[in-house]
Amino acid sequence: MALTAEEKRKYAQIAKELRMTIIDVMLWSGGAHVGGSLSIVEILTMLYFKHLNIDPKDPDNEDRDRFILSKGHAAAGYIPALAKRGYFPEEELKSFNHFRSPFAMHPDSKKIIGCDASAGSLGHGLSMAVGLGLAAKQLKKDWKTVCLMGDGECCEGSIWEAAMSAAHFKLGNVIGIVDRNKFMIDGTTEQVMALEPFADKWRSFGWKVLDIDGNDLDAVDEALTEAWKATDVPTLILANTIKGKGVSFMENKVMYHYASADSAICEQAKEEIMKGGE
Ligand SMILES: Cc1ncc(C[n+]2csc(CCOP(=O)(O)OP(=O)(O)O)c2C)c(N)n1
Repeated sequence: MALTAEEKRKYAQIAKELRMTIIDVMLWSGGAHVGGSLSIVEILTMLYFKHLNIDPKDPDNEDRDRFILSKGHAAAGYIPALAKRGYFPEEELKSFNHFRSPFAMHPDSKKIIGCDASAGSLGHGLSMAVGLGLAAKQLKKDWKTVCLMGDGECCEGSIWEAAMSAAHFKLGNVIGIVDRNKFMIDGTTEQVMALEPFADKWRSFGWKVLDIDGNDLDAVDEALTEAWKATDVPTLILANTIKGKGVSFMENKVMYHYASADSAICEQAKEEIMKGGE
């Protein structure tokens, strides 16, 4: 069922707040992977506030759904989403990237409540997701594993080994999402290592592909709803997004892959986010 107008308002407000917190984190931490954190806001919002079966009061529940941020450098988007969902106070985000803080440039599952997998070295998340999917299947459990990857990350051969395994083992309980923002660290994916025809590549590895606008709450919601129904074919949500989404001077700018900014620039960015969609 499509989102009601009220639901849409609610999730849009969460997405807006999350974007503003990403900018705050960039300031507090002295720098952040801001572009690829802003691009995944709608995906994190719909996962953490609707689709994932999780309980911040019982973060280790064996039957919970699992989420792996394989593009671990987007911790500045992911960790604030966990805070907003209630795993720990948002106030704690002020320590981001400081000495002895649990929150660093990449997520550490041993230090962050609600974080299912450490990440940062690209290319590993989908293999972990396959392991979790196999475990759920063997244990006859219903929980899902969602793995969010970067498109540039898909240059890693290990992604394709994992993709092949997920189809071979008929892991309908594994949902892959690729943040197709079309940029990587130092250029566009098509300049650095061409991915197209990207959807066909996933299909040829045995995945069902849902090609969507990944910054559209309705489209993300619909795709997740469909993916959740899969039984023996893994689903890949090809989420077409904008790197730096919501801040005009960051959108599609390779220099905002990782950046620091002073408080004046951060205020300007937050003002734009606040006005966005009005
Ligand atoms: C194995 C590995 N090699 C290199 C890096 C450095 N690195 C960090 S982010 C990044 C670009 C990744 O591009 P993409 O997955 O498209 O990320 P996004 O544009 O969504 O931020 C690279 C190469 C890394 N983290 N891990």
